[in-house]
Amino acid sequence: MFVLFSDILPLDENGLSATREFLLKVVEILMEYIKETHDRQAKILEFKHPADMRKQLELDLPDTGVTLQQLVDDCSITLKYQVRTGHPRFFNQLSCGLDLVSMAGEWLTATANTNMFTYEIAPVFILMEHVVLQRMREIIGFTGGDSILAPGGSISNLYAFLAARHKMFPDYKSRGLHSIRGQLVMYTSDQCHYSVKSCAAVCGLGTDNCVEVPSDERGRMIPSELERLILERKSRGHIPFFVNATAGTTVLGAFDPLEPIADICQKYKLWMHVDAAWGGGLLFSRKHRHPRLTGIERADSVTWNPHKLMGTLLQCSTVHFKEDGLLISCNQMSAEYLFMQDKLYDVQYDTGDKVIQCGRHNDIFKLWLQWRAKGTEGFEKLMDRLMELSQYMVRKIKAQPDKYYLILEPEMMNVSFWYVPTRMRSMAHSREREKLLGQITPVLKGRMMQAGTLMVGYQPLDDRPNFFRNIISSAAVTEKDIDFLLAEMDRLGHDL
Ligand code: HLD
Repeated sequence: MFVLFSDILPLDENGLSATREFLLKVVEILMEYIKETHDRQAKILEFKHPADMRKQLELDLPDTGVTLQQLVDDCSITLKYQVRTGHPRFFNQLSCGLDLVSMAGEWLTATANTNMFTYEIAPVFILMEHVVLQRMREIIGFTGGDSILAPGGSISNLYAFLAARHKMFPDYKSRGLHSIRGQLVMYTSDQCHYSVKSCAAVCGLGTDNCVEVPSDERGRMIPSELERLILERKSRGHIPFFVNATAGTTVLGAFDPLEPIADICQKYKLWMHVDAAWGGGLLFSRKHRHPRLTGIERADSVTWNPHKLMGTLLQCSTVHFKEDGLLISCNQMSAEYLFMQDKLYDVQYDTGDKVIQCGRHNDIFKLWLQWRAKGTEGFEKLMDRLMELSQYMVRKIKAQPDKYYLILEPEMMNVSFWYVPTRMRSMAHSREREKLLGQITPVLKGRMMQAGTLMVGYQPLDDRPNFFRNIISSAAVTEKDIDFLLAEMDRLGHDL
């Protein structure tokens, strides 16, 4: 069968049945991948080093196009070597899992293939954005306000930074750097996501003016240190203007104390941003929202990524503002070819001029569809279940203190620990033993990837050498997967 791309729509106007045949074959491959993703006997990945991987794949771009059957085979081999991030034993990232309703939404999104900058070409999706983002602001505790979906949490944080600077220094937009007389300074904890520091680098402050506030032994910002560092910079004539509080830090899952931070921001008239990219999902849970996120409604802006705890497909990241009108005022460039003011409809529905990008991907439909399926209660149940599983893992770790060393009691779904191989079990815990545990951690991770049976992330943090950070944010995980995880680590690592 030598059917080519020119034998299907749109080049062959009579190609509907060939088109259907081709697409159904692709869907079959996707179904096979979905089946394997949920099969606990199947591997998470087939690891190969880059040079070997390259040999398995026919990546070259041909001068003469290949057949549709070859494309189907290309799709198949692509997924063969893809890491199954929805596998119940994939604990490696903040975004794990494969929510099939959200995935169906992503399929529809791809088919609709539209840009989100104007109502003109995305009417239904734009209205969905309004409804979903307003609901998210209500859950945060904002009345009114404005929001936008951005390409990732880092860019969401950047939008917050830009709005804050615009609010305080509206001349910056037209007059640039020289309109601000003095050194702007921003604050964030030493546990924050690196994107906060990146705002200082890309927005002209310089990273030296992103002040890292020390955190306590559980990774939470120390408010008295924040105040001290604000006063210290003020005494040098600098202009503190922005504080980022993190709700769910990347490694430890710590929550900065929002109420005391809000008090300080109020006292010194600073913009308060909450980076809840990771922890935001817990806003759904009446059981776990407080005290972790108490006070979030006092923030000026909040980043919240549905693609993490809520399991929405990648990527889906939102940023919310208490004050309406800031996004448009800050970012509007009034491109005349796109945002004409004399259109047929109410041009307030053209969201494109609220953002610094032009093209914007449709990240709303998969979230809207998922929310319709689960209901708000479904998200609450999911949060409570993920917390329950994390606590289960903590109990299991504590029950086997010879094999696993829990680093701290987690506030959310990050479980941080060292695996202890047999030869180190009789050693008393000390800095020396931590150093040795830190050395075997990447070796064990390597063994996991070679075996293909388990993936758990690791990193050093501050003066702690490498340790495992296990994330439970997939609805596919059950207690038996956590039992497996611990047993598998021991099977793979006892002799290290
Ligand atoms: O910045 C991060 C974003 C994600 C994610 O969206 O899954 C960091 C991590 O995950 C991570 O797993 O450390």
